[in-house]
Amino acid sequence: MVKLSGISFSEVMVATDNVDARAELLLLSPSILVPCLNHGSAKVWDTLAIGEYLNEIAPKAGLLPTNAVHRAHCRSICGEMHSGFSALRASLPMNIKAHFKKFKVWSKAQLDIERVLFIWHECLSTYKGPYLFGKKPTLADAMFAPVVMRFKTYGIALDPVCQRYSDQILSMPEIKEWMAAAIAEPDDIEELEVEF
Ligand SMILES: N[C@@H](CCC(=O)N[C@@H](CS)C(=O)NCC(=O)O)C(=O)O
Repeated sequence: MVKLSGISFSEVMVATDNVDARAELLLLSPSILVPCLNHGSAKVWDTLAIGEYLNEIAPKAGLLPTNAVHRAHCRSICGEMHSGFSALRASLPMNIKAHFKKFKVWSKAQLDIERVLFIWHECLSTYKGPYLFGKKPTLADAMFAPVVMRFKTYGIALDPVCQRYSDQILSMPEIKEWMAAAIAEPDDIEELEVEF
């Protein structure tokens, strides 16, 4: 989101799995969770709040659609991503480094996957792509980018329309940088290798 906004920023990476690091993280983020954006005197520690803040300080970046109806649609799917899809999150954890062949998808996660694909279809046919709300990426593409990566990791079969969207996201320079940084991370997280 911050990359799409065009504002310059630096990233601080903190491990969340030991006591000292958690103390350090508390100084940066009140929720002891990431992400947290510190910008001037603003501290913003929730992904949706970060997106809305960025849209306010960089209104020309087009992070939300200009049309109010389209903007409401965009906020709705961002919100649905933010607070929903619990089965997908739990059983297909984000793990850019891994690739699981023949991964068995649990039926509740399958329902989440189908809902995501429906959302993509609806947006791509309404706004004509290549991004969810048309020619330029918005907050919605940033919110769904981790799902694109999860589908890639777990080998989820996509129809041609969703495959084209997935390829579009994976070809973005911002996403390539994100994936390269993840691959360069030294530590594997053992829990993520467990198959549910
Ligand atoms: N609603 C929050 C959720 C933040 C959240 O759960 N962050 C995870 C990473 S995506 C985290 O910091 N996990 C570390 C931990 O639980 O210790 C947001 O979207 O910003």
